[in-house]
Amino acid sequence: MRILTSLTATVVLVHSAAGPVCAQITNPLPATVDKLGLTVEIEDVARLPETRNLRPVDQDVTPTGWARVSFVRDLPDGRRFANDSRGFLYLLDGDRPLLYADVAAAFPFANYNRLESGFIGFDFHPEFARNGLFYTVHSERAPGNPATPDFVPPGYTAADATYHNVITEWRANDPRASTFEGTRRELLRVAHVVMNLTHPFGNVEFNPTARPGDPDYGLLYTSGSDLGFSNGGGPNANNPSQTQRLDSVITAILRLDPRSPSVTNGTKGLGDYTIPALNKFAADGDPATLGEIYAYGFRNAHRLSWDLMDGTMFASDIGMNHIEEINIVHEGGNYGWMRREGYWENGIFRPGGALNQLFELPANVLNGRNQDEFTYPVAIYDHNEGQAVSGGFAYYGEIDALRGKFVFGDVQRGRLFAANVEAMKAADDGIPATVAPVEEIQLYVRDASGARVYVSFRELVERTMGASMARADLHLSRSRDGEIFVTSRQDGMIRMLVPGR
Ligand SMILES: [Ca+2]
Repeated sequence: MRILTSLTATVVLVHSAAGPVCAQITNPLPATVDKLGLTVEIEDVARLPETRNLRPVDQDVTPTGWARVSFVRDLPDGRRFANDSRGFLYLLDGDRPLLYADVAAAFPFANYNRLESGFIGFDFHPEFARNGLFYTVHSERAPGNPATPDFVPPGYTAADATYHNVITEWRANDPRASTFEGTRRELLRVAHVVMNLTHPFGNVEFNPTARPGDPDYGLLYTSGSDLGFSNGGGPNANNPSQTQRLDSVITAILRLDPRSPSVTNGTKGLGDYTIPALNKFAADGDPATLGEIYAYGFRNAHRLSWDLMDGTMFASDIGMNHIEEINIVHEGGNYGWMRREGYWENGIFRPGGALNQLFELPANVLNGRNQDEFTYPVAIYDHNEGQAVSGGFAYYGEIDALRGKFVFGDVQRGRLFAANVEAMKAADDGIPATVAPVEEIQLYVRDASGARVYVSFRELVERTMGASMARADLHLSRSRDGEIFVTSRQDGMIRMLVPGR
């Protein structure tokens, strides 16, 4: 015992002599996320049709899930749409879902065996009412697939592909019709080379604050993810050399002009779309940087949103073993992955280091006196509190208690969180250690007599399904009036946060 103590002391001394020690961290945020009095009512809106047993059990990530709703979208004309990731786009007639487009039938190579797989996301062009355009992102298996990817991660070939990730433009012949009839055009097809379909492109978004004539108007943003080069499995995963580079779409949020260069006469991107000339990495005069990159360094920034008051752009980035992040996105920003997770150093770049390790940043970096090349999150929580951050929205709707708050949650546990939007913007200060405090929202429903019944979202899902759930599979969407939809990929229900009576 005496010898061990002596050895430990020697090791510490050697490190001290070599410079400041940045210790490994196992519990990065000891404080818990607590309920501080925010209580909000939640109501059922509609339930998507049951699609259980549509596919063999081994080809469905959650065979027991009623329907796998991921996004709800409102058109300016009041029509409301929602997707089932098993391959269906619905038009909601009140609480009655009508099949708008059979996306599964359009893509026979699609796979449905992962959390983000199948028909993952969609968005409408801001001029859908006139041009009938909307965009989808989905996944396909690569073996036997006749299509050729537009992008393969550096150092690999199409023969290494395990999955394809595809963004498609759909054009409705009649935008007013309640069933899709029209044509499609493939915009971008990206190859995955890790074993599992992990962290694919999962979202397409138009900036809802851009108006006709604005530079951002009609430009399509994608989610930004590491395509599984962290924990996607197989020999090609755990690969930091695929990150922190601008010659690759890996970890990058892209911004595209979805129009074909054959129409715009502009610069062709990796796929059949135009690179916006205003993009920073298009205008940098460097042919080695991809012009479609808007910002990079994300592990799985699977949801984007914009503050409807001032256009601030947010990204929810799911962390590795420790930290979940809300980021304010600035064009050209490097958000750190795999070098950073939250405001810690990830261990993977250290000799013998690993992705599940965090180390303290030097104090003069943490406090912003010596700024490094990374942009840090404005709100965070750790894996004692949840496992995967959901999308979120700066809220200015009818619920008094939530106005001025950024509403988000944890996908897996189904907890709902809030942080003050102004505190988040104040934390966007170049100082890694400043972040906005996060609190939990207490939900309630009304019983038959109108009395409040406090519930968790997960309890609501379990009641609907009549079974306990390993995951809540929570996602958030925003209505055209700025209200919040809360959905689950387990029970297929679309719910809404509503003003209390
Ligand atoms: Ca900060």
